[in-house]
Amino acid sequence: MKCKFCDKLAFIKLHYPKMYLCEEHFTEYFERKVKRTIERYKMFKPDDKILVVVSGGKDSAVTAYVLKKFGYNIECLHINLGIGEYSEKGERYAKKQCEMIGAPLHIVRVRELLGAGIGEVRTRRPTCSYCGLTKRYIFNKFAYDNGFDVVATGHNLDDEASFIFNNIMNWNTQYLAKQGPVTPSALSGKLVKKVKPLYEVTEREVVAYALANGIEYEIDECPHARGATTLEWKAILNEMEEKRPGTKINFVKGYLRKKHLFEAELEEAELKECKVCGMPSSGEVCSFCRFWRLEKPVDFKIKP
Ligand code: Q46
Ligand code: ZN
Ligand code: ZN
Repeated sequence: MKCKFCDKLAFIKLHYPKMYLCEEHFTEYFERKVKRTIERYKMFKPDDKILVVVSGGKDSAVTAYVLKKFGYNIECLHINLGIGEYSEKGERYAKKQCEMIGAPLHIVRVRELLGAGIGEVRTRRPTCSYCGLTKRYIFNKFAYDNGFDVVATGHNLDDEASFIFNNIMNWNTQYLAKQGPVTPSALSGKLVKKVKPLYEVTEREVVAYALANGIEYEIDECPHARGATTLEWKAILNEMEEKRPGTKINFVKGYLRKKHLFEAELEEAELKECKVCGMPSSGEVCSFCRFWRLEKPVDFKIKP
């Protein structure tokens, strides 16, 4: 099959909209779509200082690559979770990816910072739950400590669709009220604005873009992810997408239109300042400082 726009051989068949594209025209198509997402949701101002959280995986690598290509002022943060070889590989890929695009990379290693890696703490809390809490705290505080205007993460359309699907199936209306492509800055900037530039591109498109542009990334799954329900939701959505192309994007856009219905359910807990770190918290001590039993705040200020 030939590309829709030129004589070259097709590199990918897109299902929605249905068309065959060569590498070059696919790259153009993908970038146009991301640019449109950034503009539609007003993700950045031209001179924003952007922190991209890079895991070593494809989504964040593509996010950093595209933002850099668009000329944004980005720096990257890699959080090494201390999950054995998986994390070591992730760090190596993150370094490679940032070298490739010429973006500064900062690294925070959970084991060095907190005394144990993810999966090594004796707790009843599920690993992914305190991992998520730890990552979110670190990238937010890192951004806050260093004056970044916005944090960009690599979440793609499949991640969003499966998150919404999962939370509808469980009627987690609190989560449904808060999800979206942009989380505005709050509490005098202590919660830094978060954005997802890949919000409208599918995982398959991200993989194809990485391939077309020579972006290398870690393919191994985190050992704790096995059997995660997210993967099951994704599989169901992929099956639906096969049968009815456009299912995922229509589902997510429909959700955004109806999201206000869930907002009534939002119980805004009054936030105070954590007694240990001073960051926003619903209790006396924030969940990060409580979980890691901290007595003094972690400081991420980059030394000049
Ligand atoms: S949350 Fe869970 Fe992931 Fe953390 S422990 Fe691994 S699978 S890395 S996105
Ligand atoms: Zn072409
Ligand atoms: Zn705290």
